[in-house]
Amino acid sequence: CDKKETQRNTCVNQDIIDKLQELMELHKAKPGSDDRWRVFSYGKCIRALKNHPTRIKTLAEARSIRGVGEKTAQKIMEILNTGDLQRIKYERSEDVTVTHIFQGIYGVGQSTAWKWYANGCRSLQDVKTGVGGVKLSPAQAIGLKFYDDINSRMPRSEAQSIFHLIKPIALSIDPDLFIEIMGSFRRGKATCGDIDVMITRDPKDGRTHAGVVKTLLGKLHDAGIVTEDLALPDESDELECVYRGLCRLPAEGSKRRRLDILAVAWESRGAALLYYTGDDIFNRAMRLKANYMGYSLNQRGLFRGVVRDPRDRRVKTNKGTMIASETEEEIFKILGVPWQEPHERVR
Ligand code: DCP
Ligand code: MG
Ligand code: MN
Repeated sequence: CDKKETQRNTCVNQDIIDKLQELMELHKAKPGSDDRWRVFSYGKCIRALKNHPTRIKTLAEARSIRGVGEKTAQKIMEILNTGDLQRIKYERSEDVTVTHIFQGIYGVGQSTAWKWYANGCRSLQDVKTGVGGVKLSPAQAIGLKFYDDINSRMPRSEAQSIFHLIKPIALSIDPDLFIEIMGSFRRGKATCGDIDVMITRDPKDGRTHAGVVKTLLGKLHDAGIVTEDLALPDESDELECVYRGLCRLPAEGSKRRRLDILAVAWESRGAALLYYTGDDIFNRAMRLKANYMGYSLNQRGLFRGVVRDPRDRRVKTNKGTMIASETEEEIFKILGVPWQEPHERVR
């Protein structure tokens, strides 16, 4: 569109843009990371269409636009041929809407949500009253009780305030701990969905952070900062563990906020910083790049020679050799990705 046309908010492909925009808004209202991925790619596609000077006529033409993938190209053709997009009706349908609401309960994924729907649940109230014999796990019950709190994002300042309470308590256990706030906070976002805390420690003096997470959680409960546990760390590996729970500012009327703690071995700190800073879409791109180059990337490090079972890709028949893990910089370098500051890591 030229400038004049943009002002009138119309261009030659405006009908296509409108439908894709409508679909994007429906995905925006949903919580999953797949939805975020779609919002991102529809956004890219819409921007590309706005800059496309001619009326699209064929699939090949749609496909040739940078930012338009095969599936979106097919949607464009559907809009051209029928004037409509069935996917919009589908996304608006009751089952899709209701199961997305259910997935806002902590610990409820797609399969549970659709099972509850099949059992006759149509609302959070139905779930609460056990319609269709639905039973909640302890974590899901907490997720339902604090549904609104958990599904609202906190201002960055609140995440900072809570972390400023947690950090000195952790350092009182061991002053040599490394403890940092990660996730969207480290990326500089104005709001945070939760508080992601990473813990590790240099074992050069022979001491480690083994047992620290457990001690810290006891103290945070005592201080009224951590209020509910959702998933306790696995006791089998105290150097590398994950905790999920709820916390709050110890003040009247403060909301429950999700707290994640990730403890990692010192040697993995760079890979863990990279993973835990995200965002998830950026991580996906980095993992994909690593895989193309024959490597494997996770929160522990960058590995060479990982062999996976072709029948189940999750099973590693060869664990491979770790080739980088101590700094984010070396991982970027080996993958041939120009350094990006945390706030730039959004794909
Ligand atoms: N992560 C990932 N893949 C996932 C989940 C998480 O790579 N499926 C990584 C990248 C995330 C980081 O862990 O940035 C923290 O996860 P969160 O779910 O807390 O996401 P964010 O902190 O990025 O966003 P939010 O503000 O919604 O918490
Ligand atoms: Mg987070
Ligand atoms: Mn998190």
